[in-house]
Amino acid sequence: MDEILQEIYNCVLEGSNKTIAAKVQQALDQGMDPGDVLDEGMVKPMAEVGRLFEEGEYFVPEMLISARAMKTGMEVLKPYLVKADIRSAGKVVAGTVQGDLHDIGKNLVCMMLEGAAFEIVDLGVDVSPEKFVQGVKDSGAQFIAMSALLTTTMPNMQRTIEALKAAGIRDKVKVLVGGAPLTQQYAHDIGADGYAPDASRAVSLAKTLTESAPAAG
Ligand code: B1M
Repeated sequence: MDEILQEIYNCVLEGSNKTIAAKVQQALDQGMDPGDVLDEGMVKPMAEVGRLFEEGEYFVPEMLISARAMKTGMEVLKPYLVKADIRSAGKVVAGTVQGDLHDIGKNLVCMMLEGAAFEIVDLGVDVSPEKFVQGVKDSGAQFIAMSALLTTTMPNMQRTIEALKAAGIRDKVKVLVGGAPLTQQYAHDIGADGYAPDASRAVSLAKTLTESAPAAG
């Protein structure tokens, strides 16, 4: 791996929040592709953090400081990943489902969708089915993007879909889901309209579904 990418990787792995911003900027100044900086320098070490946590070498505080370093790095990357377009491709209500506080993946999905000219209403983390429903009603969004990182919180996606049905607005939005423990099959089983394994495929999915998305309003 390129030296600067290795340094960024180490910043995330070790949670070096003070140095990561300068390293990411240095990599970009060297002309490195922002997507490579993200994938190789930040997403890969987070997977390693998860492995170390599973093996009992890392604990929650280590996961937290790695997450903080990744967020700092993402702030530097954001303007390079998000090229604002004037025409809106559609409105998306996004959030991490109830009971779940993981927001790095969700933020990345929001960032990439924004870069593809979608308007984002980010409801944050621990979003209840009722809040998603209210978010759609308030914004008139054509899409919901739900994220879940815990097997215990995945069922809250289905609860949200049920809440949309109960509110009579299920046919007004396309429901997109994603997050590390999810699968295409799971998305199908809970009645979602689409599943994306990563942020860039979330964008292609939203674009594809735009063709059949309900009109704004
Ligand atoms: Co947590 N955690 N965590 N954690 N954490 C995992 C998820 C875990 C797999 C670690 C492990 O054991 N290996 C495990 C879950 C096990 C399970 O459910 N089977 C776990 C656990 C157990 C926990 C706690 C329960 C720990 C505890 O307290 N004992 C606790 C739960 C808290 C809660 O949510 N209620 C907890 C807490 C935390 C921190 C707060 C410390 C921190 C999160 C900080 C934050 O997000 N602000 C944290 C972290 C950092 C992780 C790991 C290490 C990294 C997650 C991450 O950010 N990945 C994670 C291990 C892992 O994933 N390998 C782990 C990078 C990110 C870019 O990837 O989020 O997968 P990801 O997003 C991807 C795709 O999934 C997809 O696109 C993204 C970009 O390509 N995607 C979507 C995501 N959302 C999408 C939505 C879409 C489409 C695509 O919509 C259309």
